[in-house]
Amino acid sequence: MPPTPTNPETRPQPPAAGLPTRRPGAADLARDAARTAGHLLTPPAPVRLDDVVPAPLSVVADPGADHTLAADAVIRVTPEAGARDVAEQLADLLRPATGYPLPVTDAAPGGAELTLTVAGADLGSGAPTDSGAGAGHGDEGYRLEITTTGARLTADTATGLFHGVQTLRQLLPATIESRTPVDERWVLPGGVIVDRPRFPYRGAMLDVSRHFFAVEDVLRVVDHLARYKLNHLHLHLTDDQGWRIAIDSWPRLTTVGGTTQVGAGPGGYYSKADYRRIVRYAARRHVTIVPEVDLPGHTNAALVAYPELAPGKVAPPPYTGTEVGFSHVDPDDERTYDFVADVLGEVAALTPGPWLHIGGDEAFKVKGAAYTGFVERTQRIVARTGRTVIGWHQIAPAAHLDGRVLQWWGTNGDDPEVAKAVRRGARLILSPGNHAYLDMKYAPDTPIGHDWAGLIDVRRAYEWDPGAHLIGVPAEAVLGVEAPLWTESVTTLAEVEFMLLPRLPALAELAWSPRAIHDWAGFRDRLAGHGRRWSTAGIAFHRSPEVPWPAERADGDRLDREPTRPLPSQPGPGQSRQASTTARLSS
Ligand code: TNX
Repeated sequence: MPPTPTNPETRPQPPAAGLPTRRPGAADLARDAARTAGHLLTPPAPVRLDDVVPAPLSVVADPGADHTLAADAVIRVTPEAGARDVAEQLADLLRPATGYPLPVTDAAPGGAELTLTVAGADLGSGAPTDSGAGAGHGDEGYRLEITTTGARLTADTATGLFHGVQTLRQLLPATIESRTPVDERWVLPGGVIVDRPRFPYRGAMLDVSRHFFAVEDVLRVVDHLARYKLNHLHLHLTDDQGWRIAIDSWPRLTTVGGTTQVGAGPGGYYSKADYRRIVRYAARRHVTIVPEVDLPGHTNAALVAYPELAPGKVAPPPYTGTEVGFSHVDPDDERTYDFVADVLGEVAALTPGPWLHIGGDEAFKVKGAAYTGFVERTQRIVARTGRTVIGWHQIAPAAHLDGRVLQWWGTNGDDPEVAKAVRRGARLILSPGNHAYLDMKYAPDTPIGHDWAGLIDVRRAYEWDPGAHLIGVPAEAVLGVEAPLWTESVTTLAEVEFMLLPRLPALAELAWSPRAIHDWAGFRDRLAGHGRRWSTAGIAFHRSPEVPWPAERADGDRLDREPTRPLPSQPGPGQSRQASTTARLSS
């Protein structure tokens, strides 16, 4: 969650020269305590202009131009509503730790300031944009100039400003993540950054079916994406173990199908108001929600609720294990297509973004023409909602439909069926199982996660090129990169964070930064400084041994300390995808 906005008038004001000192209030005492605690920390190295993750397109440092944020700084912004909102979010990010009032204004320029301007940023300079379906995404780009008198952020759009704010935030000392005032010199390193993304689609996926996650948890994941300039959150809303989105025309999907999850837990679901809240929260952070309704397989929860959808019309028992591929809706019954149209229609109506994901994976029992026929009909149903269809790459053999996108999750970059679909016009989102699957363990002793696609340490997450990963697929066909987190063995927000961090920033850099900048050693060093940011913000992460994290806190607190909790009771082992959950996060 972002820091709660505070009323600038109740903030401690810097003492004005010549005025009598007043008795310390609660805020002053909190500040003193923070100062004392601050002294226990090992002094961190100053942030450099080129420490940013994902690496910007171009960075020109000017060490003589460092700017120290003044207590009376203002945030000046152009009057567009979108820009104003980004400026307010910047103020909300900076006020808690600085204790400065940081008023947001569109009045004429004055003294020391942070200026946010939407209009004609000069984003044409810097390294060339090298690839991507729709390369050169100037509309998400920004220019940040830091001089002794202030920071000036310019962009063509509010989205560009928002990304620039994430950069600005990373350029301040890590203590900026504190939710209480910290005694710190808020220095911004001088120079100019010009930046824009390599790929337009940069995302992560959260499986809220295998284990249900509350709205607040999802909002927090949105925050993590936004920090690293990821702009899509794919929600895997339905699967065998639970149906998580309210559908008015088929109410038992949630009242019956939403009551289970992996293990013995109660499950849960999002009401339409809950889902709209997620969409709104994400939109404010320039993140698009991509809803997935997995069809025709992965549908046991729906079949429990509505046996009429099942082949043979017999309700299966609820499923709380972790195997895949056994369930499917009946592709030969017209009622199934009423169901698909009703569900996708309601989900589309709730979702302002352009995408609808129809799953399509592991429908092992719907073969050949029955499968492609089902997918083709479902693609057309999506088109009628005005949305663009995405499916897991298993839908490749189905006929092409304009604009369709395949999400590739293979582990071998030679996939002729997918290359053929691309030749027919499909675009690709890359989620290679052995690089981008954040449910894979980091190492053999990682307490949660799978290993069917191998172990994925930070280096493995980082060392591949989305522009040249699949044989016969040109970079121009690649829409972007997505990092899925399946949650068979992931049960709490802290566990979600432990699996996301520090790998999510590695994938974010692949999706954002030009290939020419790709450099493991440099990335590892830049990433190291983020551990302190996460721990200050109370975010869990895995202390990957490959990353040179700065020294631990003087009081011996581990940066990644996690609550230990008992194992969820899991049914017997499934096939190769069973999580081997032997110990929880107690490192
Ligand atoms: C494969 S990837 C699945 C999911 C599992 C995941 C576990 C994909 C489209 N399907 O059903 O949760 O493996 O890693």
